[in-house]
Amino acid sequence: MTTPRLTLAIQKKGRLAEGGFDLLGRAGVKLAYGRDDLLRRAENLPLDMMLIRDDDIPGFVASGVCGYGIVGENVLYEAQQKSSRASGLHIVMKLGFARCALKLAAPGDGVIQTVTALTGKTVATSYPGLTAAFLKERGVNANIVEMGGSVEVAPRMGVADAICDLVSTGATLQINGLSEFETVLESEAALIRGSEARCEDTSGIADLLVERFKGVIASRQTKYILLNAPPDRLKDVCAILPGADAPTVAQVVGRDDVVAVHAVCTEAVFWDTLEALKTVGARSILVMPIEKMMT
Ligand code: PRT
Ligand code: ZN
Repeated sequence: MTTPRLTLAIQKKGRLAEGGFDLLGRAGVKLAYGRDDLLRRAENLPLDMMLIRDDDIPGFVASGVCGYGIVGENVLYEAQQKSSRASGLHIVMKLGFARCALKLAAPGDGVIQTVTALTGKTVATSYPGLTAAFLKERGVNANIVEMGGSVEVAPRMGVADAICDLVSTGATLQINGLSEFETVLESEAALIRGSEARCEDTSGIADLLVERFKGVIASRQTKYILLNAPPDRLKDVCAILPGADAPTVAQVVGRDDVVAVHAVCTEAVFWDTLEALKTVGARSILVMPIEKMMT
C-alpha cells in the first residue's frame, strides 16, 4: 500500500514563498529536483508542494485540490469574506513570518484622519471584502474601489480619498505622502487546512510537520547564552536573562571570583540585554543560536 501524500499549496514566488521554503528547509524537508513549474516533490517525506499565486491558495485548499496551504491571514480572511466555500478553512498554526497589517491611510495634510471621516468618501483597496466588513462594523458608509495593485497612488491620481492597504515598514505610505490612522487587520503567514475529513489520511505527516514547524519557530527567537559572573551578582544576572527558565551555574576551574552561567533564553536577546548584564558584573558573554529544538 502506498503512503498517502500531503499536498501543500505554497506561493510560487514572493514573500510567502521565501519564508515558506525557508521554514520547510529548516523543518528538514528536502525538495527533489524537478522541472515541473507547478508541483515540487519532497524526496524524504510524503509531501508534495503545489506552487501557485497566493491569492489562489484558499480556493485550492477549500476545493480539496490541496489538503493544506501556507498563506497570509489577509488573503485567507479576504477569501472568507468573498466566498462561502472558504468558510470551512482553518488556521492550523501561525508561522511568524510575512508579518504586516492592513491599514487605512489618507493624505497626511488632508481632513481624513479618522474612520468616521470616511463617511461618503472613496476608499481604494485590494481587500474590498475586509474593508467593507470593517467599515460596516463601524457604521461608516463609504464607497470602495477595488484595485489590483499600486493602491498607494490612488489618492494622488484622484481615484480615491483614502486607501486600505498592507503596510509593513510604512515606507511606501510615507513616500506617497499618506499617513495611517486605523488598523483593520494584523496579519502573518499561516498554515491552513480544509475540512478535517479530507485531511484524515495525511494527518500523520501533517502532525509531524506541525511539530517541526513549532520547533523551528521556537528556536528562531531562542538563544543559548554563556557568561561568567561574580557569585554575589548571580541573582541580578539571572533576573536580566530574558525568558531563561532555569540557568545552569557551574564552577570555573582555578577561579573563585566568578562562576559560569549557561541559559536558554526564550525571548529576544538584544544589545541592551548584554549591556545590562555587563553593568551587573557579567563578562565573556556569548550568545549563540539554537539550531533545533524539541520540547
Ligand atoms: O499574487 P502573487 O503570489 O504573485 O504575489 P503577491 O504580489 O500577492 O505577493 P507578495 O509576496 O507581495 O505578498 C504576499 C503576502 O506577503 C501578502 O499577502 C502578505 O500576507 C505578506 N506581506 C507582508 C506583504 C507585505 N508584508 C508588504 N509589505 N505583502 C505586501 N506588502 C506590500 C505593501 O502593500 C506595500 O505596497 O509591500 C509594499 C511595501 O510595504 P512597506 O510598508 O514596507 O513600504
Ligand atoms: Zn497575491
